[in-house]
Amino acid sequence: MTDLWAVTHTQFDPQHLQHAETIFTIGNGYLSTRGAFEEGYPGDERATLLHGVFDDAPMVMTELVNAPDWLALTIRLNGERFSLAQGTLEAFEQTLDLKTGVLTRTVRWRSPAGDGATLKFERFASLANEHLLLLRCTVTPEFEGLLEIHAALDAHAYNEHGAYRLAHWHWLDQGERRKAAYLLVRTHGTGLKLAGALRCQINGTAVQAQDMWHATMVPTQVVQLEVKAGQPVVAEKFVALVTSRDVEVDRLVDTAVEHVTAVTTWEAALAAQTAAWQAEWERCNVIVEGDDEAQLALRFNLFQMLIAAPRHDDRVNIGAKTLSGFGYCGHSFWDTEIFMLPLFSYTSPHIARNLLTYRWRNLPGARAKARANGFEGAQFPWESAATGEEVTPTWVPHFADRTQLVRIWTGDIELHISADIAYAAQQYWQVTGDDEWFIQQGAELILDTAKFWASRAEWHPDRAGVPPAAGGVYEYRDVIGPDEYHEHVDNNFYTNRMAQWNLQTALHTLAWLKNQAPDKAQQLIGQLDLSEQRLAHWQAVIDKLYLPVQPNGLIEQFDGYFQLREIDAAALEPRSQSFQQIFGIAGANEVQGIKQPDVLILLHLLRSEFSAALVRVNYDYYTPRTDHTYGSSLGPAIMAIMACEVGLPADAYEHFRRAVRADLHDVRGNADDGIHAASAAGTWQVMAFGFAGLRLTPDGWHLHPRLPQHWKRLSFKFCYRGEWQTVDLTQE
Ligand code: IFM
Repeated sequence: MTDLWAVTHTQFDPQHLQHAETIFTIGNGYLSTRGAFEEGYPGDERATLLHGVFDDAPMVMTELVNAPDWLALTIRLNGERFSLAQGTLEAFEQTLDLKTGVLTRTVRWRSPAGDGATLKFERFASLANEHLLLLRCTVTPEFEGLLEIHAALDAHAYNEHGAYRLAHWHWLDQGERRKAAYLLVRTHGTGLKLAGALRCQINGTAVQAQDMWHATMVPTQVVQLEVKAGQPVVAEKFVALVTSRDVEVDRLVDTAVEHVTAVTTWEAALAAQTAAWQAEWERCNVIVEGDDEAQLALRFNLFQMLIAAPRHDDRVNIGAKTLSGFGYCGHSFWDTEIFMLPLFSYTSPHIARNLLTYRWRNLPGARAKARANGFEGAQFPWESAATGEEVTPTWVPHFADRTQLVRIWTGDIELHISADIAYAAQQYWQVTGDDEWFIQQGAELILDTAKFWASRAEWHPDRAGVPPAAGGVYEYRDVIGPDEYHEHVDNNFYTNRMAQWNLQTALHTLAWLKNQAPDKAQQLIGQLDLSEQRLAHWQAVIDKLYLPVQPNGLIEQFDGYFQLREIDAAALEPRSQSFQQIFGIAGANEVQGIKQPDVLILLHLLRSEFSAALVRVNYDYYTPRTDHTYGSSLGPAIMAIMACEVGLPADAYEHFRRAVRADLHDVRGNADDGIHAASAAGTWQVMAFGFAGLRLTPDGWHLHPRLPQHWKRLSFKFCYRGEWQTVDLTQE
């Protein structure tokens, strides 16, 4: 019977090494480590990424830094180095236990000289103490002779950039304290310091010789043992990582050493880990009966989100690829607010609050961006990292010809993220009822983004409004909407409507604040200069924003979209490339094929404001024009929800499957770069808002279930205004 809590590979496939590394990522919300092998393998992308530890990098501006490699474990059997790149692999199994976050690999291997052994590796990133990383290797030799183990903390860690690799660490110090080896390094550009401490212990047989090697950048504990056939040797490696983001610089090394020496036994640390994970799953588990593949894949996606989610830090966000790979350099996008936040707001409000507070803390960066562009208020960066400044690269190598550079416009004109952040803040408040946070931070986010939208709106006196009938309209010109195949468009409907929502919500927020927290209202009125005149202007933008809807309810994605050339997506099948790869960057701009369902995402977000008939018309129009498999990975989860809304369960299931398998099955062929976080978190939204039909109303919440036909049960919990609710649905 399949274990529905475990992702297992029973074969080693060197062709898909990096994909496996991504999906076998472990973590604890502070850091993550890819599933690379302890002993290394040619071409591996071993990486440990810590939230907030960014360093400067050419072109991409800033990137999460690959931390010193804590996995490094060299094993020699009678002088021969254990490696799957040589010798004979007689058995292999790698399993990620989603219930406890422990990654296990068992290998039966024979050296070129014929010495065999079974090696079992177990590792976890402690959820009970986020600085701690634990690794255990049990070697059961089939020979008699010498076993050597080198356990290192290797600061020769690089960031992979395809054509080149970047080293970020500058050596400061290393040595030994309280029987632990330590290392102190700092990033070249940002000057962040990191201390690592390492301690090893051997059980099972008498140690012949033990030594510490002090190779610069690579403190290493070395152990030699005389082993007998059939007698297992257990090597345990405990590592602690602490950075200058966590403690005072002069306490760094001591703190790392304290963490690592505080570990009593592997078993005790594992017990704490199991208890910590039990609490996570208590809140976040989703039960699906009647579809084992979906059940396991869902848990995998939730696991990946939970290991990426900061529990104790509100100065960081989750990158589009979590902490599981180098893709997008750890930068955060609207993926967080629109795709991930619902999962956390409903199941883990403390995490949602941290993520939103990160945006609030970064208001100065957003204000600076607005000012630099000649606007007022807060214009959030399209890509965000440590400081809240815009970190979208301006130029990147062309996907087809890396000698050519392509101008990236999203950092300049993909504006909708400011409204998306305001939307997430308001949603969090609606779900949790966290008035205190809303008064202190949420309201400011909504008001200052509204201020931006009002200043960015352009008055077009000659255009007939729809409505109002005549007399000019406000517009947003030269933008990029969620569908990034079309750049420099005017009046992207998603952007316009979300801007209008932001402005409307700001006025409601201010009215609410004046009532509930008059002092805060006065403070914000003064601080943000919310004069009567300004508020009247907001109202005018709301009333006269250009938002055309055709008589049958069809929405044009942006001005002129309907005039673009039609494509016959079916005729392009079978394909393994996106519309943009097929038509080219300029060509994709000129056809109706879209990267993700721009209009439908809006209808999902503001569902109660649109009729079922309008949703249907737009679903029918945009579905065949969307690049579901090779466009954006953000699309399928929303498509699944909208297919539920229009009563197409088979389509909903197909879209859901595309989302839930995105990384496990490497649907897009780019999972090497890391987990597609928006898709992973989006699968929770499909459960909640799609199949269960969960909606909030002013007087509470209600369900409108529409389970896939073959599902027997769907059950999950969520926290509504401080009280846990259970949803338990069957076909009946
Ligand atoms: O934010 C997304 C965007 O919508 C599509 N391109 C990838 C980004 C990061 O996931």
